[in-house]
Order: sequence, then structure tokens, then C-alpha cells
Amino acid sequence: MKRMEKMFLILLTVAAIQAVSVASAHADEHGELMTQLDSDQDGLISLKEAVRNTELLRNFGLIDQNEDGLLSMDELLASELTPSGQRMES
Ligand SMILES: [Ca+2]
Ligand SMILES: [Ca+2]
Repeated sequence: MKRMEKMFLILLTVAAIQAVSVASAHADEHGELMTQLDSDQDGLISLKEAVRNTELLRNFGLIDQNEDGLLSMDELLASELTPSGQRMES
């Protein structure tokens, strides 16, 4: 019985670690997108800067939650429509 509990704990730990690494990979992708597109480095992607990423441009209005015409990192992270920087499809 003790052994089962230990196994269960290990599985839980592994699942937790995986969840964390997936989340940080997600943030990295968006960080990369920000780095790539934010040419004036003000930490925001303007409509003009988003022009270089067709997918982002298409969803710009939907990702821009406060409708100020700028995408912040928070808005990029909050939206499921945010394209990833350079996702490698296998
Ligand atoms: Ca900018
Ligand atoms: Ca905004």
C-alpha cells in the first residue's frame, strides 16, 4: 500500500513538472513573437508592427482586449488566438 502511494506521488510530480514546462514554453513563444515584432521596443505590438505577422494581424482586434490598438504581453498571453513565434510542426 505504501508503495502505491509513492508511485502515485511520483506520477503527480511528473504531471506537475510537465504542466509547468508546457506553460513556460507557451510564454517563451509569445515572448519571441514580441521580440520579433516589437521593433521600437516599447513592449507593445502596434498594428503597424503586427503587419509582419499575417496571423497576428488577422486576429489583432480580437487579441486587443482593451481596444487601444496595441497588443501587450498580457493580451498576447491571455488570447488563444495569438500565433506562436516560430513553432516547428513535426
Ligand atoms: Ca512596439
Ligand atoms: Ca491592448
